[in-house]
Amino acid sequence: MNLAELNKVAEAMVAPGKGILAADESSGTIKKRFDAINVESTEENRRDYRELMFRATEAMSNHISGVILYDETLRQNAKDGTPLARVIEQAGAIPGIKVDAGAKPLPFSPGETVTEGLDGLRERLAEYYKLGARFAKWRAVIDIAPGIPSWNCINANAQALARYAALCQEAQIVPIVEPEVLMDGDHTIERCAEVTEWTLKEVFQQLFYARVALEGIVLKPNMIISGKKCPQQASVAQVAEETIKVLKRSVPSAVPGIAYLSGGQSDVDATAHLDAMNKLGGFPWKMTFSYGRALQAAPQKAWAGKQENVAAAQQAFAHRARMNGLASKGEWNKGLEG
Ligand code: 5MM
Repeated sequence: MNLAELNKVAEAMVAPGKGILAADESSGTIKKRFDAINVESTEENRRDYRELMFRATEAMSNHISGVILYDETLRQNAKDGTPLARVIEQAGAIPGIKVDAGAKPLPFSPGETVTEGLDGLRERLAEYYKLGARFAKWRAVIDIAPGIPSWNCINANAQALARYAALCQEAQIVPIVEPEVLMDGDHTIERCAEVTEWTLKEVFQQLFYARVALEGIVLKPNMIISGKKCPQQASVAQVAEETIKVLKRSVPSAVPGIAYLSGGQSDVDATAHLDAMNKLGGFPWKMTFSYGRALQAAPQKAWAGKQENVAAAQQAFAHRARMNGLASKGEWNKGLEG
């Protein structure tokens, strides 16, 4: 393992003004997204949709540091025959790959899941490196509901994340470590803080046991927010303060950067929260975005599967990328939304 090289990639992924596009929807998830805009989820439509984003050159070059791809996309060519990973590189961004096989029910833990995908991962990583991936992603899912999460669930997921991260570094690939505490449910922001702190502490303990070098990872956590159905919704300022507080308690300063998931927040909320944190400052890491829905909801709606809408979809994507790029520097304000 060349840690200096891994660190260089990790730093590039969280470079000021830039963040990550999470375009790694698995087949089931992209179908759901396409269903919502009445587009059939064919291989060609998935390619066309993703290619339109990767060819939004201004956005990709200035505001997107890396793109998380699904296996199919890393192997796909653009319409003109150029591999999509090459299109991303030509725009100045880094191709990455989702390597987990999804969250599966955890035995004897009703309502909880453990993310699978470790079998054969060493071999898959070697192939992904050859295909151009320089970072990877693994998402663990922790749900909050009465009586859960259990230690069993947090521990199983933290161990899997740590083994994945070690395998990535062995293969000279930067692991994005994503323990997502879901915002579904009616829990308070305090409960989200409590569970996220517990989860992050277990994850960093397991990363230590697995001998993962923290200088060569990027953390992708949830923000500390109220459950979607909680009657008491926290303000932007409260989200920023609570998130920084929990992360300061749990994340070592050797980690180069934190790239948040959006988790179902509206796109403007996700931008406002990131901006508020960066305006507050006072933490040792770069803080940016690794958004899926909060970057793609607008372009998906604008595109609606029609060739004549490609320019409008690219504009919608470029706008969100620019807004989040500004938020990563604490330079966004609502007036810029237009
Ligand atoms: C883009 O969605 C990713 C893949 O989800 P599935 O494996 O369920 O298809 C997802 O992991 C995503 O990268 C993160 O959750 C961040 O996306 P959001 O939409 O929460 O910002």
